[in-house]
Amino acid sequence: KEGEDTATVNDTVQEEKKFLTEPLVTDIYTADPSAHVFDGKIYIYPSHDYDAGIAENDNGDHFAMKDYHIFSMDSIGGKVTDHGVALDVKDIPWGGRQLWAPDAAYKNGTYYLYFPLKDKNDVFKIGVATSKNPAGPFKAEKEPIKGSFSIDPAVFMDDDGTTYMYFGGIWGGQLQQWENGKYDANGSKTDNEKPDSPALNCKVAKLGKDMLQFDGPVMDVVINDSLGKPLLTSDHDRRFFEGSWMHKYNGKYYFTYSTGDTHYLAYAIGDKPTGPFTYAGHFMQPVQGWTTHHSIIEVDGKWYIFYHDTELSGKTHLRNIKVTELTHNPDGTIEMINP
Ligand code: FUB
Repeated sequence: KEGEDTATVNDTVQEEKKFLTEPLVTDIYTADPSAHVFDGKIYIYPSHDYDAGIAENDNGDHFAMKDYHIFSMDSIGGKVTDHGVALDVKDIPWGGRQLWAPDAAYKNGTYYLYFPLKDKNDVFKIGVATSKNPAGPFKAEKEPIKGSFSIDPAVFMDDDGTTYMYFGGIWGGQLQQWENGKYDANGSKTDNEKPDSPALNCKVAKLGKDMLQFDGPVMDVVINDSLGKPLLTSDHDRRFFEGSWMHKYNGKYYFTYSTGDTHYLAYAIGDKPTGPFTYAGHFMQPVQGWTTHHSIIEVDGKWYIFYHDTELSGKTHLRNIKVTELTHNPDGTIEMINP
């Protein structure tokens, strides 16, 4: 603007750019950030990584997390506040081990924290805990959500208030062990092991009015290619692996997810929250570290992606969360992010 001090404007732009490439939290390890704007503030619900001294394996045993911290910021680029331990595995009555990627939602004065955790039989289920405060502390329900399984809950509230939970992850996330609707302890440790068949799908279920249970069946999140054919198991560059998210942009539903062993973030677009979705491409190149997991939110008319890498530790299970801008192109595609 006329008369504005150019030096100050440039400094602000530089500061924001710097912020957008740096870890948000540096004193503990954090990963899998699910971000939300609640009551005008940005809240981040990440996993809390630590080193349990467990050797790396394909089952993900080295991701041995046992509590959650919640963070908040007044604005993107603002001070990040750590609100301390919001939920500890010792306070979850049905809990065994491994508190993985959580998400949160708000309805009628209550905040809900959704989390994957292995039960006492070492089977991943999804639990829920409640609080009157977005930063917790949260109190867990006595049992996991009935009919839930696998990992990575992502909760999306549509404009009409209908709320959906997307969930699932293959390999250590155990989705493939539920292929026939029941947990198979001796099932595949990776995927459905049928390279030329449709890939395993992420799952979606409506949440009931109480936000504590599913209301209706668990459905498949079908991703088709541009010819309307489902993506195949062998299509590792494009098929769903884990870490889903849903956002709505210009009336379309954007289902975003990690391709896991090929380390991309990919997206598929649909006309309904339950799909089917048409594969649209990658939108983030692999980060440093094996896992990739994200969330997408709108803040003051701009879109941001929260994600993680391993800049601080160089170790795949000791991650740090970051945020950067995300751009929707005029044709509805998402601009590629190269972290
Ligand atoms: O943090 C543990 C697991 O790693 C998450 O559940 C996955 O999405 C991956 O980020």
